[in-house]
Amino acid sequence: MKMTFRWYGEGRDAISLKYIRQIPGCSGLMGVLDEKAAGEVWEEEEIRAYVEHVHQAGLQVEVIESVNVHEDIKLGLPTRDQYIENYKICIRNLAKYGVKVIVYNFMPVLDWLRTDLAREIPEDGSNSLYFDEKELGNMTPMEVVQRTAAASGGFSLPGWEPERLADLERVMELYKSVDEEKLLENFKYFLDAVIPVCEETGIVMACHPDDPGWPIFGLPRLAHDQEGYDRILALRDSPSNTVCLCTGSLGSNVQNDIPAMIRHFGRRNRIGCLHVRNVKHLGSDRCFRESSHLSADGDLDMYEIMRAVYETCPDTYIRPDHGRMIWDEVGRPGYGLYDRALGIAYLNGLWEAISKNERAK
Ligand SMILES: [Mn+2]
Repeated sequence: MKMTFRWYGEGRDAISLKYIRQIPGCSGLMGVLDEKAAGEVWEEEEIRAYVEHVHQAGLQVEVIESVNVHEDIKLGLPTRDQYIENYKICIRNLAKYGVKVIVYNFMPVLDWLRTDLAREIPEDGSNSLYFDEKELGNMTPMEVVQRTAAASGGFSLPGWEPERLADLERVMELYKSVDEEKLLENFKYFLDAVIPVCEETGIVMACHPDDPGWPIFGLPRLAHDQEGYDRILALRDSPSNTVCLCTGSLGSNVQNDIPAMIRHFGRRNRIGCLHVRNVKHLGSDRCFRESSHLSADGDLDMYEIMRAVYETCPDTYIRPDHGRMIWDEVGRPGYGLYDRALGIAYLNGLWEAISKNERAK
C-alpha cells in the first residue's frame, strides 16, 4: 500500500510539500493540475515541471486526479471526438513522467455536492462538509452552486470551477435527452477510445463514484453501487478500466457494504486506488456529515476496510479523503492539513497491526 495525500499545487494549496513530506508514512501525492479546464491538453512541459518539483520535495506522484472528462463526451455530442483526442494526448504525456493512475469521474454536470461546507460538529467544535437532502428543498442546481462558491472561502472546489458553471442551465437542458442507458453508451464510446491508449502506456483509469451516492436533480448517475460499477467495468473489459474506490462517497449510500465492495473489485484486480474516509449519518439515510477517520466517529468500519484492502489489493494507492477543520485551521473545505494527517497516522496504524497480525499467523 502506498499512502498519499491530495495536493492542489504551489500557490493554490496552503499546505507546503515540506509539510506533506513530514507526515509519517506518506510517500507521495495524488496530484492535481486544476488550472486546466476539462478537455484541455496537459502539455508535456507543464507535467514535467510539476513532477520534477514534487520529486525535489522527496515525494512521488504516480496518481493524478481530475483529468476531467469534457461535458460533450458525457452528452455524446459530435464535438466529443476532439476532446477525446486531447484526453489521449494527456494520457500519453502523463505516462512519460511516471504516472500510473488517472482518477476521473463520469458524473453529469455536477461533481460532488454538499449543502454545507462547514457544519459545526457540536460535540467538539470542529466542522466538516455536510449534506442534507431536505436542505436542497426547491433550490435549482444554479442556486446550490452559487451558494457553494460563496461559501468556499475563495478557493475553487473540484468540479465547481467558474468556467465550467457559466453555462450550467444550457447543459442541464441538454441532459433532458440523456437517460441512464444513453449515458452508459456515451461512457462506452469514451472507454473504447482511451483504454487502448492506457493499455499501451501502462496507465489505469480509475472512476470516482458519485457523491452523494444516488442520482441528484433528475440527472442520470451510474457509479454509486457495486452493480453500477460492474456495468461500467463490463463496458470495456480491461485491467486498465478500474474503480477509484472512495469509501466516503460510496458510504453516503447506506445500502453499500464497503468492505465487501473492496473485496469484490480487489479480487478482480479492478481497484486503481482508494480514497479512505468516514461518514456519519444523522437521523436519515439522506443526511450525513464527514466525520474524523476513526471508526467510532462514523458509520464505516475502518479496520474492516483496511483488512479488505490488505487481503485483495495490498499494493494499491490510498489517500485519506476530506478531513474536518480542526485546531482553527483555515483552508480549503475538506482539504486541511491536520485532520487528514491524523487520518494517515490512523490508517497506517491499522495497516501495521493488520500486516503484523497476518504475518504472525
Ligand atoms: Mn473521493
